[in-house]
Amino acid sequence: MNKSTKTDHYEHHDYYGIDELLSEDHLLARDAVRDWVKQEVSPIIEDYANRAACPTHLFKGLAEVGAFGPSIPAEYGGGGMDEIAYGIIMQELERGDSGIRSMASVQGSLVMYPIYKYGNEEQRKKYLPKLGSGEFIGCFGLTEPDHGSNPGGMITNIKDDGDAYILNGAKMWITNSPVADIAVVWAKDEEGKIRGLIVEKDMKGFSAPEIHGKWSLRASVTGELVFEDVRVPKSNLLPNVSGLKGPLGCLSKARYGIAWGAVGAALDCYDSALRYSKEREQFGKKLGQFQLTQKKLAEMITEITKAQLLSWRLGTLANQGKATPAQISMAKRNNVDIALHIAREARQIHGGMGITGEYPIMRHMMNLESVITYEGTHDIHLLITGMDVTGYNAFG
Ligand code: TGC
Ligand code: FAD
Repeated sequence: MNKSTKTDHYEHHDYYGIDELLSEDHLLARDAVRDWVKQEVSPIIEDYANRAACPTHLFKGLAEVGAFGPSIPAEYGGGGMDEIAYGIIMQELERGDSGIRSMASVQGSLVMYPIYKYGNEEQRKKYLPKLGSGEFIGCFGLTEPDHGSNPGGMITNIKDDGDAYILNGAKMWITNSPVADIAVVWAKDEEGKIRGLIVEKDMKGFSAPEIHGKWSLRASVTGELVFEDVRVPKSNLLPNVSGLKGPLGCLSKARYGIAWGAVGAALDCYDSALRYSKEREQFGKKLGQFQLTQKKLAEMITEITKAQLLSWRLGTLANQGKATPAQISMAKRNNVDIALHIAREARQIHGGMGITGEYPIMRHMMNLESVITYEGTHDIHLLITGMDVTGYNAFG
């Protein structure tokens, strides 16, 4: 399979006229990213996913279409747009592949955002333009081998050593870590407070081995972060935040983008299933003429439309600075869940062909198995909603 043989036939689906709620800038940003995905991602993604290889050459193109930190001010390397523009860009990227959206989510929301929000001016100037242009690749280290859903239990730590901190510990499941130039790492200080540090790839004692054997997000590279007495200059500490709210604040940004992104994967599955149902015949009829196929398609577009409205409303709240972490959790959980369900239904409509790389369905379905787990699992987000409505914490 090469670039010239894989054509992307995707057509836009907007059942409730949500485009009318978008500004011209939103539509321009969306169309630019959609065109880029059609030209640069769709022709190659199946091949990269098959080979479990990350198309790292796309980092530059992602930067050029404004996918890194769309809502971070332009003078700090971002796009200077609003939260809806950010969301809609993530939707178009994930329409292509969740792994491509992951590359952008991590770079923009989990690396640029904490440096912008919690860093000092010197750190912002040093790192953000290079991250925004794709010259530097970043990763975000929160999860540890024994602390996933409960990051507050982390054991990675820093100890004061004059003009530096000595960093020890390990992080697990880190998107982009093997190819990253810098890592934003969360570690406990000697008082047990969680602090953020910028760790550079050449620092002695730091390594980032790749995790192999994933059946999901195969076109995204994932690895560990291992710190063995790494001397990190004190000037690399993010000075303006301490405590778990630092990393969780970044997660709120990224989860918001995933809520939009997952709708993109759902749209691609629906689009493919709808087209297939009008082409494929059995028993002398198009598949789309059978009631059971129509039930699947009607339910898909209903759930997509609900998810689009949830994302749009969340975006307007985010633009006003009013989107709460619990509202973001609800949208992330719902939209990823419906996307996964839609992928499974779309796979059925494609019959045997649905399991092949000829169609994007299995790739989306397998990707979404990670998306439903990372950035807070499906059940963790349910517990966040449960705690928000009852006031009782059911985590511990
Ligand atoms: P808790 O006591 O509830 O909160 C500690 C402090 O944080 C504040 N806070 C938040 N702030 C901003 N955004 C949020 N979403 C926040 N959630 C909580 C909170 O107000 C409090 O502040 P303060 O001032 O009182 O200190 O913390 P907890 O230890 O009880 O944990 C709660 C829990 C379970 C919800 C949290 O730990 C959690 O969300 N766990 C899930 C872990 C997770 O999502 N990990 C993601 C790792 S990164 C990743 O997956 C990247 S994938 C990227 C890609 O490829 O796209
Ligand atoms: P666990 O926390 O062990 O959970 C296992 C199961 O137990 C889940 O079903 C969970 O819902 C359930 N569970 C846990 N606690 C409770 C509870 N209190 N009540 C009820 N059920 C519970 N992390 C990063 O820091 N940076 C990254 O860039 C990153 N990228 C990732 C990329 C991929 C491809 C993947 C798969 C993960 C990535 N992660 C990253 C890690 C991800 O955030 C974690 O996998 C996720 O938070 C869950 O942690 P865990 O895998 O340790 O599962």
